[in-house]
Amino acid sequence: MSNAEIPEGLKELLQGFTVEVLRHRPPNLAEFAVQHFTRVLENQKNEQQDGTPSTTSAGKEGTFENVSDKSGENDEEEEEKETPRFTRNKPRRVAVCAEAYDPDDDADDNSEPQVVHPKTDEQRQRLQEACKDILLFKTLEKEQFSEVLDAMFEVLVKPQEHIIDQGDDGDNFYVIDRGVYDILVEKDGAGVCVGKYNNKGSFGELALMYNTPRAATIVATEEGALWGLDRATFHRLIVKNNAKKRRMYEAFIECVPLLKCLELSERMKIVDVLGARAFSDGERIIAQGEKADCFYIVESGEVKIMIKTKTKAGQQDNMEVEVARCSRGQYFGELALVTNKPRAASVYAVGNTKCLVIDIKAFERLLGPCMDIMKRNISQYEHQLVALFGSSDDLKH
Ligand code: 1OR
Ligand code: 1OR
Repeated sequence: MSNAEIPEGLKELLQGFTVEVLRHRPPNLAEFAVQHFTRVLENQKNEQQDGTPSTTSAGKEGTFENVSDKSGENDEEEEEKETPRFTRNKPRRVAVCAEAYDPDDDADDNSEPQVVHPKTDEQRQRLQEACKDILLFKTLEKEQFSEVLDAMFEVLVKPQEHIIDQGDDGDNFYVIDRGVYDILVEKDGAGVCVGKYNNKGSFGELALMYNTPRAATIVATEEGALWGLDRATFHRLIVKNNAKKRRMYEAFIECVPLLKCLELSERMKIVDVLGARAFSDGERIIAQGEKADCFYIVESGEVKIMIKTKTKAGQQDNMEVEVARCSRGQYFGELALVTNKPRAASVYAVGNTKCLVIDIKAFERLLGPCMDIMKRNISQYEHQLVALFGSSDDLKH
């Protein structure tokens, strides 16, 4: 049942204002309110003018209708209307010349208006679920992370839709809510599929981080949904945070033996995309048999590698034996990514442990030059496995 007394959008308007007040704790509430609602009004006018909540890549071929939010009631039809819609009625976005990349230039940091796209509870829940494993967000402070979530907007996509075209300027960064997306890279004038995103992950960070043209084309293979983050907010929060990350991890990354084979600039690109995760004593970091989507470097503490033993008949029993340990500077979780097989062992934290995490796509893109070293080490696992269990079936590729 809808409540006729509460005007449409009032709840979201007041919620947005309350969040801002709590975040900034302004000394003069009335003055802050004037500024806040002026900004909201300007955003609304901009949206009405160009039909999009921000310049979206998808907006190259279409526009967003941010259908005004209805308050309260969970009528399914209303819920539908609340979703910013994607419609195809706008000409292709003309590429704008991108500004120079300078993470330390934060002169206009505070003058940039904070982007807030109101969301229903259901949208917010899906957004949080989609973003919980996004490594680029893992090193953000809580407050910055919540600003990112506020600024994200939903993009509904149709089969065969080009979300990003190689060579274009970057406008948005995308987190996948659902759907399958092909990654195409141009070779000899034709688009070659070099990988896929399957219902999770994110893309579109490179052009925004390095001020370069889009490095690949991303095409939806089925109906799906994405969460977009506009370029300005990405710069203000993620790129600035990367400058901090570089300061924090530069010295450590320099001492990781595996990464010695990379150029300094390549090592810094790893720092830009890595996430950091802390584990407590005994916590399982990797489970044997699971599908792999990332790679780890121990920053502090220690991990133990455990393998399930087999019975004489070759059946796996549930006993685990420790086969190795890794400490600061050492890596694990590469095997499944290199062999494209399930995780060959389980990995547990020994004491409080911190790891740097690199996702599978960044691993494939950035760690190619280290592949020989990893493969050499993998062949050692095989020898050890044969020595222990008399077979290297689990590791064969
Ligand atoms: P972007 O802003 O350049 C295209 O827009 C996005 O595709 C890019 O950011 C990445 O997020 C994503 N090489 C380059 N970009 C890739 C790749 C990739 N995979 C995903 N993206 N390679 C494939 C690695 C699995 C290397 C291809 C040679
Ligand atoms: P992964 O992606 O398969 C588990 O996830 C990780 O444990 C694996 O990558 C390796 O990084 C790491 N056999 C299998 N995996 C090992 C081993 C190992 N050591 C470390 N890992 N062996 C130990 C060799 C010293 C052989 C087992 C007998």
